Amino acid sequence: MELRIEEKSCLCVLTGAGVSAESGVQTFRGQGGLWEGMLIEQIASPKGFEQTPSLLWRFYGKRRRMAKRVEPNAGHHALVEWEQRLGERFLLVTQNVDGLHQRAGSKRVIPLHGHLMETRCTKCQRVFFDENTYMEEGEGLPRCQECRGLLRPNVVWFGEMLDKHYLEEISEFMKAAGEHLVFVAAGTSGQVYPAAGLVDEVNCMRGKSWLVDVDPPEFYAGRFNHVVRGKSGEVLPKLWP
Ligand code: BV8
Ligand code: ZN
Repeated sequence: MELRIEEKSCLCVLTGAGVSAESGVQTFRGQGGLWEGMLIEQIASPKGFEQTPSLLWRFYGKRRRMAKRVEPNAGHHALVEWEQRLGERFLLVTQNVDGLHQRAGSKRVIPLHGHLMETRCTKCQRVFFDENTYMEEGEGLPRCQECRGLLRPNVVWFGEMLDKHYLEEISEFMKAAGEHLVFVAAGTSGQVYPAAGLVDEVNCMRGKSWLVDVDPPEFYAGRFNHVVRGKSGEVLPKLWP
């Protein structure tokens, strides 16, 4: 079963943590997930950060260490290849903050939930590349060198607005494609909005939708025209060879 990409087709890909799993990055939910047993919607939120900033810094510090040690996998590289074939008729929307798509060479990427390797000051709002702030045991909370404000990872937490330009760019891409839109969601459990609602927009404009997942979640898979069970690192290179 392969994607049918024709003259007028526009391809939008949504990725989640499952696409990074074969690089060795833990996913969130399910067996051994990062957030297993944690009420993550409470913790990864502005309120959670206010109450226990050190817990959140330890959580993100651990993920920064992990993300530095891993490499993009065949799934990431397949998406770079698709972008090179289609150019403007390709758009990658990722929920992942690990930066692996960008390191693989993807350019047309919308980083919906922010960047793990960026830090933002909660006071002066400056953002900088930072892969080394971890909050080691016993260390104090990381503070801004300019204004001493408390620093935070530059990611979008639950209850925080997404960058509205990103959402506008996605809907413009989809509207322009109309029924020529091909939408592929890979490695996401479809539980987090607004990303999880994209497939419903595709269905409204009679685009074609595909879900790639090792264990496609029932409630999400039912909203796709095609469901391909398998690892994204193996399926994506074959889906449009
Ligand atoms: C927003 C931060 C407007 C970075 C994340 C009530 C009150 C408040 C809000 C809400 C509400 N009801 C709904 C909402 C909206 C809320 C939401 O969706 N809640 C859910 C839980 C119901 N969303 C928000 O708050 C968003 N903001 O809506 O603003 C607003 C504001 C206030 C009030 C209302 C609305 C902000 C959402 C962003 C949250 N931040 N992360 C970070 O730490 O990474 S989300 C987090 O989950 C990650 O970003 C992650 O990417 C994302 C989704 O998870 P997945 O990527 O899908 O990963 P998961 O582990 O779940 O699944 C992996 C899948 O891969 C599995 O299916 C597995 O089978 C598969 N898999 C595994 N291995 C492989 C594989 N597949 C293929 N190959 C493999 N090898
Ligand atoms: Zn500052």
